[in-house]
Amino acid sequence: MLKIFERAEQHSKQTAIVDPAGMYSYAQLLEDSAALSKSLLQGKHSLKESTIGFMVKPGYEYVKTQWAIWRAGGIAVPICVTYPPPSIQYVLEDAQISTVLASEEFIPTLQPLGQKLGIPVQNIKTPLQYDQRLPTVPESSRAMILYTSGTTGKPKGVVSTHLNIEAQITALVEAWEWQEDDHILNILPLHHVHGIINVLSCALWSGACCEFLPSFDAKAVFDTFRKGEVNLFMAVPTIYYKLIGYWENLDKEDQNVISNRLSNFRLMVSGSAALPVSTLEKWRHISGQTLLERYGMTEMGMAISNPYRGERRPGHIGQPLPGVSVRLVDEDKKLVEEGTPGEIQVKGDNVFREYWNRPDATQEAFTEDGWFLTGDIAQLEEGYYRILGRNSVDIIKSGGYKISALEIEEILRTHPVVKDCGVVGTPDEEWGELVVAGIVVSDENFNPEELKNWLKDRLPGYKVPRKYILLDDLPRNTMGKVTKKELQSLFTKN
Ligand code: MCA
Ligand code: AMP
Repeated sequence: MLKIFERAEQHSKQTAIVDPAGMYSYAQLLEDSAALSKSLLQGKHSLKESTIGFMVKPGYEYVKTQWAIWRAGGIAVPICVTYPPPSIQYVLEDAQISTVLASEEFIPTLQPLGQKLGIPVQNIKTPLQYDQRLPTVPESSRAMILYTSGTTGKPKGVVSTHLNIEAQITALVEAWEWQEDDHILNILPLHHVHGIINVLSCALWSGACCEFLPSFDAKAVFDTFRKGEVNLFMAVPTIYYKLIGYWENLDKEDQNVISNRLSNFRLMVSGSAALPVSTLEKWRHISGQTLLERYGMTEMGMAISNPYRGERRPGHIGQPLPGVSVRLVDEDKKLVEEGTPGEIQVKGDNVFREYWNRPDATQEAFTEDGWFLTGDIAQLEEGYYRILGRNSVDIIKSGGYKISALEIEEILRTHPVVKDCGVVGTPDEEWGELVVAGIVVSDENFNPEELKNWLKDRLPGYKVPRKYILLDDLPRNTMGKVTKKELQSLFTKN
């Protein structure tokens, strides 16, 4: 049996999950996920690493479904619950999904796609009854595919094995001293590592309780904190920014009640994007907590973290986590010294196995001796790593989401009026970076605002550019390539 399930058996009576529908023990989670697992297997011995898509809102039903897929020997492929149909179709096709599991509310969206692609869609509410044993799933088998944007346009599927996931979990459990009486609030999307590994899986590994809200809402977060049960919280900088804004508008009495509650937390973590020092300081003023900033990536879980005990240095990401090797390398492939920028390269059991069906991309992502190339530039300063940026301007981080400028450009160019376009990220206090687009159009009277709605049917909301400028032509260099730097400065001037 995989370790996470063995450990769950040891905590069977404790509460694993709390969501708006109720409270669920580890025993119930084990029982319900086994039933759904058998319904997936339908008498087969094992799913043998077939890819199972699932579209379920964050909460008990999501966890039950993820565990059911793992226990049947399948690869779990979570589908973002706010994806428009073209993005869902992309995942279904690219991951070669063999069955999609879904809660009732997503069946109408998935049914027509399933019919078109010949993929069966199963409602998780009505599992088929099968009396059979569950397979022994090897730790070396593939467990999960998460989609991540790269510089090559379309998102790639990052394949992690059970062993990779266990390494990612245990590094954090050890470093952040997870305990079975911890109670964490999870308000993150569950198609990314941050919500799935750092929050959900670490909690369940530790016998702790993971409470869900279906999505982020500042009032609901503070209302939950007021109850006094939650003692751990992890989020992206944009969420802390939004919480600060909400708290500042409360009256003094409410502010005091919330600040009191926050001051009792064991730990609060920020990551997925650079935490502005101003946000760290404002949050410290509100909560008395110094946010612990850490650094990670879909391909490797977390790699570098500020210490749980010891100095949490603002503007820095800390030191390598247990079991993770890190080095900084310059463009000449030489190791750099302290104070000199280099690319972060990582090795360890935490590092993913491959990009799904993309052997070339997988090979390009590693050095010959197996170091993973993150594309992030950092330097070491008095024992702490500090991120300086990324080596590609086409990767944007907004609201904690990694977004490919090229993917958006490709779609924008299919609009009948758009002759050409360039997408960039511009610095923004709330979002980290804001996605913006310069467009060249064939109809002068065209209103770029119309593009937003057109794009929303094709891309998730967080990828839709917020601002547009109309240009006669895009700024280019002598090679004819769009200069993203100039495009960025056009937006800063406007
Ligand atoms: C949403 N909106 C945005 C963005 N996202 N606008 C600009 N930039 C964005 N990135 C817009 C929507 O289109 C909508 O606009 C309005 O904001 C409200 O949308 P909604 O989705 O409701 O936004 P929200 O609820 O305010 O969400 C903000 C959020 C969310 C909670 C910060 O973006 C979020 O959950 N981010 C976390 C992402 C995450 O977990 N990343 C981890 C991956 P309109 O009203 O016009 O329609 S990175 C990772 O896993 C690695 C391993 C790591 O290191 O952690
Ligand atoms: P993703 O591909 O969505 O997993 O995003 C991973 C990327 O997020 C990394 O390659 C970094 O560029 C960025 N990132 C994660 N944590 C931090 C952090 N603490 N500071 C700066 N960037 C971060």
